[in-house]
Amino acid sequence: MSNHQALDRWVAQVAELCQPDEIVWCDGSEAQYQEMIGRMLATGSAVKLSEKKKPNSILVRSDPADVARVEDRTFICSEKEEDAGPTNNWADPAEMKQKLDGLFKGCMRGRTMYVVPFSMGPVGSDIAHIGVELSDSPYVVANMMIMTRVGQPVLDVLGEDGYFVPCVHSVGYPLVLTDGTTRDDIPWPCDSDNKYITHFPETREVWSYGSGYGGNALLGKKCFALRIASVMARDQGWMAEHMLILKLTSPEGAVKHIAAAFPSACGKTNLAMMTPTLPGWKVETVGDDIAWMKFKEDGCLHAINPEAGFFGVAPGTNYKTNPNAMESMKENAIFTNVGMTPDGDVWWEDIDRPAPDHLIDWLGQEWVHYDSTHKAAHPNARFTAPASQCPVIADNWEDPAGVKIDAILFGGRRSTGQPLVLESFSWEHGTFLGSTMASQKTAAAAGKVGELRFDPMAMLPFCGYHMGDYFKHWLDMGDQGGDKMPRIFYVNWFRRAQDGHFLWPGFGENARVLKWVFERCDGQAEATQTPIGHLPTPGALDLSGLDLPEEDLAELLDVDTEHWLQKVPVFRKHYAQFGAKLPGRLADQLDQLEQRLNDAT
Ligand code: GTP
Ligand code: SPV
Ligand code: MN
Repeated sequence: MSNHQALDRWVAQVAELCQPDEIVWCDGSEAQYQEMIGRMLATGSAVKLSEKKKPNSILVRSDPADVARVEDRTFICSEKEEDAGPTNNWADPAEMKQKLDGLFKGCMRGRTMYVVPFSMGPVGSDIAHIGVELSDSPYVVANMMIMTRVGQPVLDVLGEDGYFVPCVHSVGYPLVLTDGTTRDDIPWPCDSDNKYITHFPETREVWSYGSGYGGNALLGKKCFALRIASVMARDQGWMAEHMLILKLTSPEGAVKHIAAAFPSACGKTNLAMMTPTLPGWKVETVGDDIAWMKFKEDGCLHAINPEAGFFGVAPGTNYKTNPNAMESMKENAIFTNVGMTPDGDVWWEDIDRPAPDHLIDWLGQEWVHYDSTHKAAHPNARFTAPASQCPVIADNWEDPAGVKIDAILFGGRRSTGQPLVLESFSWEHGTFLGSTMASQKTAAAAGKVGELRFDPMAMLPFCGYHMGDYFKHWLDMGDQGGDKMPRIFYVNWFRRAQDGHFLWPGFGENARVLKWVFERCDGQAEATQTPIGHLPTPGALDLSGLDLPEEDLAELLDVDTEHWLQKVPVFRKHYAQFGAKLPGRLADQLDQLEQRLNDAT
């Protein structure tokens, strides 16, 4: 029970529907976190890792049918279909509520319903917002305790009548069936054939059924902090974006903050905590996945990281590519769907040590070595770790006022055509660049990996309303901020040579691109104007100490007019789906691009 009548009433209502055996309120204490871990260990949901190798950490293996976000089971249930737009699955809210009533009825029988009051953002920050998740999964509760700020301080801010976003979650595996028969719990309960990740933008509610994994189930993250928050941001004049936030300090001690929108598994966590190879430059982390940005008195956009932890991609992460992530997950971590070594440590593909002779894979089976079709870790295996454990967490990462954003980067996985870096001509042109972003699909979402698709502003799976209106919101924000808006850049670490190798070394070497961005913000570094944007002159990128073949650099900075002319009709088709909702200024931007390309040939 709380002091908040509406909250108590809602908890009672959901309990009446779901019929849990008991209700437990989460106070955010260490004791309660241990209680969650204890429950998982007792039921076999989790395996304890070696206290020596990974203190206070567990490994969880999911059902193989529940390993990633499910975009085709994610719904925006706005009153009007048109408000969900062509890029979302829409469902009628009344019909969906009826369906959910059926699914949720008795779905927690034999289980505990946890009440998790959480703050997205530093508790009490005027950019932060509060949610309450009701869930029947101790795994979800433990993850939420790392990923968000949970417990009594949140209830204190909520007071007797504060606003909160209600989020209901069930794995959809009751232990007592309707006919009264009981069944034992299983390590990863879910209802894989009946997943519903549903959002009600008008009433700002989330109902999630059937999955226990990541963004499907940790409802503060994508469901609230992006899909619902994007709607709140549109209505209230701020921005909720799928962006990392980093603090970049030059050798002279000058500081800039950069936000970057890359699609899932396209390098946000890596960039946010990278170790620059350029002497004297420093990168520190403010956030690695989501940014909430708001105008402050100075007329500039200021951002907070609404999260308190990292839910990061494990495969490919190692002490060479991302030592700070490795340090962040050294202890007090939850590992999901990674391999386990006989000495109780974790292992995954491209971790920086050879696989031991014996290994239990993410399916819980003895792993057969070097069988490329059978990986030790699932490609979307993840670690959950407190942000405070990151060695390069910025001293201002929890500043309730947020950090002033100087530059925004867009980027994705593009093997051809897209240069290493370019700067937009204006906020409007930058919005055009974001709106025509495309990237190859990754294992972060169920579906076909590698397929190139448009992913505007990396928000395709996360925008809670019509994407055409979302573009308009970007333009409106630009009009409001004027010349105080961040500069917009477009980067691509993933361009490949004919033989398939990445042309750019990436990771810590991306500091060279950040340095150019930093200097451009001060009107310093040199650039050439091309039809697609300002590119660095060959001498403007600091490549000192980097062994990059000249022809690779040329390719990385090449603007192939033919390639871009071929893209124009593809962009037009992409834009056509937004109909009358496509802002005319973006259609004009596309015409202007075509004109510049024609002038260049
Ligand atoms: P989400 O958590 O799904 O939103 O992903 P993310 O955008 O944070 O991606 P992350 O940083 O976890 O990177 C995903 C994968 O891309 C990892 O396997 C990385 O090793 C790889 N990666 C990240 N940065 C680079 C880079 O600069 N170059 C190359 N080649 N690979 C990279
Ligand atoms: C993403 O897919 O962009 C993630 C992981 O950050 S999840 O929380 O599962 O959405
Ligand atoms: Mn993400």
